[in-house]
Amino acid sequence: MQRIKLAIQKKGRLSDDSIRLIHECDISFPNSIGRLVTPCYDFPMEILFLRDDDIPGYVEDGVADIGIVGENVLVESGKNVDEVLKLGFGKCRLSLAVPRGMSYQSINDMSGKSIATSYPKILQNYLNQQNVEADLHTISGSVEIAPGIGLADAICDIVSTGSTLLSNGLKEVEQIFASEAVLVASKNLSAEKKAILDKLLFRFVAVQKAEKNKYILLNAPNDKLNEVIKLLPGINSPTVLPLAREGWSSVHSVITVKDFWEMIEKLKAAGAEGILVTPIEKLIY
Ligand code: PRT
Ligand code: ZN
Repeated sequence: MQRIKLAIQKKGRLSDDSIRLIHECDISFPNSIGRLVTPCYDFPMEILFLRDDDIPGYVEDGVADIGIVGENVLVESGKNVDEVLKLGFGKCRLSLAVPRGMSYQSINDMSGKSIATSYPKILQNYLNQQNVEADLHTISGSVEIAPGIGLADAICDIVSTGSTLLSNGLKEVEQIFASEAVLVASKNLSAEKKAILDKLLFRFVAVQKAEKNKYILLNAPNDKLNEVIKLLPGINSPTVLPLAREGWSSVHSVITVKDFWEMIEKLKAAGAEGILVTPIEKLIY
């Protein structure tokens, strides 16, 4: 039987979340420290551990069949692969930043200025759209120090919390690109590998849905049941079971994490008691 080859980042910001996602799909593999490739025990897959920058190219060439990589790296690489699924982790933005003391009204202020970046393609594309001509300096690391050492007037770099910009005396003035980790696939997968990818996707999606939802159990007096049930959207209609306590019922449902606290407040106000909320491991619908 064929094995699908999945490339993930060897060591960096996407490594832990990529491995966690694979484990949550009940796929295990031997301790991978120092390895380049490892087979999985209970799924027809091999994992390749690579530098993130190399992943789009390896997937395009078919050295790996699929990969997990940041959209920033994927788009900058210009490689021809399919983006299959957004994974919801590794979220960040590519932003333009200038020295705090510099006045900035709009992107037009960058006209004729020099900008240091590791993302010349994405930045150039953005500047073209805005009809702004600037002088790009491509550097591969420590972009944030460029204005301080007189290498550039501004920078375009990945921002997450903003603390790196702050500690380098810079302010974020434009968001150019929003990024998260994505699953990419080669355009030339065999039918057998496509079938394995579909199985893997099914599991990824079940894990993602589970993370976005919680299972809720509560008790309510029967005369308040209708009001309580109306508040619960659930994916199906909620399960209602009679309690040993006369005139009371237990209600079970699935609610989204997003509006969780508001929902709990409303349920309590509607007469719910003994509210129990638990995480969901997998959710398939
Ligand atoms: O060795 P390898 O080449 O594999 O790793 P790398 O050093 O190139 O990448 P790594 O591990 O730093 O990041 C991998 C991916 O994580 C990136 O391509 C992004 O998709 C995503 N990501 C999410 C980030 C950040 N958040 C992030 N904050 N990548 C980089 N940063 C850096 C940024 O470059 C800047 O130096 O963190 C700093 C800013 O962070 P804040 O929190 O101070 O704003
Ligand atoms: Zn890298």
